Amino acid sequence: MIKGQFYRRDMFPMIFCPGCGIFTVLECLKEALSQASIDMEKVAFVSGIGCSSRAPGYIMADSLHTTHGRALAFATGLKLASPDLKVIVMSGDGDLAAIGGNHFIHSCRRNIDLLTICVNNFVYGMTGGQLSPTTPVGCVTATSPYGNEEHPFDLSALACAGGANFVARWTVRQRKELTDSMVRGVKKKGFSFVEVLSPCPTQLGRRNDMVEVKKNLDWLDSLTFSKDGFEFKDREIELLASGRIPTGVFCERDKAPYGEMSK
Ligand SMILES: Cc1ncc(C[n+]2csc(CCOP(=O)(O)OP(=O)(O)O)c2C)c(N)n1
Repeated sequence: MIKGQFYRRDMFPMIFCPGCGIFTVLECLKEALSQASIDMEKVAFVSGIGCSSRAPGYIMADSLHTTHGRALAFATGLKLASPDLKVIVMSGDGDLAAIGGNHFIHSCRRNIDLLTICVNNFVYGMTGGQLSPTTPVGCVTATSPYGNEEHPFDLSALACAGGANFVARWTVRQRKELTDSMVRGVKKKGFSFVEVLSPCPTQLGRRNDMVEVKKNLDWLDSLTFSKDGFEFKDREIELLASGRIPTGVFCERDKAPYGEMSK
């Protein structure tokens, strides 16, 4: 059982579009905090700007809704000032990897004790569907009307290379695995990163012939493959080269978190 109420029901209805993956992310988070026996009085959420960054506003816990891309900077200050708080950052791929990209890699490097959840819908959802640093090659967006020609970031690979203690990526269809990673992430000391590949039927879907939610979810299935059993042999190299995205738990280690190096 979760200690305390999860949703701030007086804020309903949520602003998210039908078919948005954030609903699933919130439900998995509710379940994960319950499984980890987290006291909602001892949690603080921090977010930037965007649809995903709006999510903590519906959670019955203290939260800081900050500026675009700066959630991790605020969260770092909050954690250092109140080390007993469980600090959870919620962000989107634009917020975290575009304007906030530098804060992201340095938070991983410092390995500060935070859980960051990134709802990666491959696009700037809130502002009209512009290209983001994770948009797959070929996708039509508001700012790539002829198809994206930029190589996307692999955010989980970036987090592992940056030095995070726990890194996992799942799609919203992998609810059990996603919930389990949230539990492991929230319990882990150091920087935990959980990336959730999520549908955005309104902004990405309608421009790429998958406005129906099921089509958008089927596309996510076709885009991803399990990293378990991954051997860097011909087949896997071919998959990666064609833009397919591995899912799974990518690293779990126990480096000293920021501020605890000398303890
Ligand atoms: C300094 C600044 N630049 C730009 C914006 C406009 N803006 C608000 S949200 C957003 C993108 C959000 O995209 P993402 O983080 O992927 O979240 P999503 O809405 O897709 O969940 C942008 C560009 C802003 N609010 N502040």
